[in-house]
Amino acid sequence: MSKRRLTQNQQRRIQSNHHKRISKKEFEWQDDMLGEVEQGIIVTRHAKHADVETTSGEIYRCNLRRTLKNVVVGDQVSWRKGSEQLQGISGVIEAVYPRKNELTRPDYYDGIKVMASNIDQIIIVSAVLPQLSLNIIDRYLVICETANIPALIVLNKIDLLSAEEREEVQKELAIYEKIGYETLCLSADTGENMEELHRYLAKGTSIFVGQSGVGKSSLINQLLPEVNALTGAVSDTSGLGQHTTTASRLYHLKQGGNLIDSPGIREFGLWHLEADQITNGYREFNGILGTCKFRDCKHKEDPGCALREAVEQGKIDAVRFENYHRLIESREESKSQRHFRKEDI
Ligand SMILES: Nc1nc2c(ncn2[C@@H]2O[C@H](COP(=O)(O)OP(=O)(O)OP(=O)(O)O)[C@@H](O)[C@H]2O)c(=O)[nH]1
Ligand SMILES: [Mg+2]
Ligand SMILES: [Zn+2]
Repeated sequence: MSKRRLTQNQQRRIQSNHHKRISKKEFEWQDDMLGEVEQGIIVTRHAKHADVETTSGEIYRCNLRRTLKNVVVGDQVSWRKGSEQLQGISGVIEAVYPRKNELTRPDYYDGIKVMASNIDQIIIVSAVLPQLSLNIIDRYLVICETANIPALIVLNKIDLLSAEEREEVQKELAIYEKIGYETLCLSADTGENMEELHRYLAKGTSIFVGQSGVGKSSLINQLLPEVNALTGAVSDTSGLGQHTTTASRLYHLKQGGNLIDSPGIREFGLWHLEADQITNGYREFNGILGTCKFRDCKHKEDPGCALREAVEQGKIDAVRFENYHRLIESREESKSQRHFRKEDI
């Protein structure tokens, strides 16, 4: 709509908002500039605004009402379209519907940060470049178990492996298969096993999570070539990804199902969880926990530790058990570091 079709009142308000923006750096929608309340889903959240997709598939960039604390990709929202696009913004998000679940991570400034909501499946993407890290997989699995969201473990870039190396990584993934997680080796480059990934994605909303550089956006491009998501090479010097994707984005797959690409997180900590939640995030401990000799067993050198006995008997994998202790320890360290930082502010 052109400015000529706005009422004089509206024009005045736009003008006055323009001045307010200069002083307050924020634009405010007045009620008579907004249409009916509509439903939508958040497909991308930016720092100050969010992209809402309507039920008919159009995407509008919107401001957020100041009362809305956090709005994330996957949220079902009510919003109102503006009578005109102003400064690239088309409307305002009024409210967020209650969430089915949340994917969270700790944040030094906000405590807990919600990364996405209403997720049916978390796809933990790992790769052989950067190096395969079972510790990072375990961190994500704890999150999946805590939020009670099914997980799929994907190992990307298997085109880089020789036959012997493939056998080696299969052995590592077998640790997870044995405790009931599904795993999938594939290559975004050659398309190997992509058909199988398609099958996992056909229902509900899935999200790709994982270190920077493992190939999450490259997999999106394999599945949806028209998207043309930005990808970035793993650094030769550090062997790490370069944090190419900066905001999560929800896509629709042709055969059904939604898929969210997310940015790799520098340090995926777990210090927002209680130590017990980490312990319960190890599903193979189930049924053994509570049978240690001492109630306050730390599952280290404690006499009569049932978990350690289970490791010795090969019922619990030793690598998983070692990672468990690393997660508990790094949680303690991060918590004390955070304490310092808060005091510094
Ligand atoms: N050889 C090989 N390289 C791949 C494969 N998949 C991705 N890559 C490369 O890995 C690099 C990183 O890929 P991205 O898709 O940007 O990784 P990402 O996980 O989205 O990274 P962030 O957005 O930083 O979190 C790029 O150079 C890709 O070309 C694969 O299957 N095989
Ligand atoms: Mg990416
Ligand atoms: Zn114990």
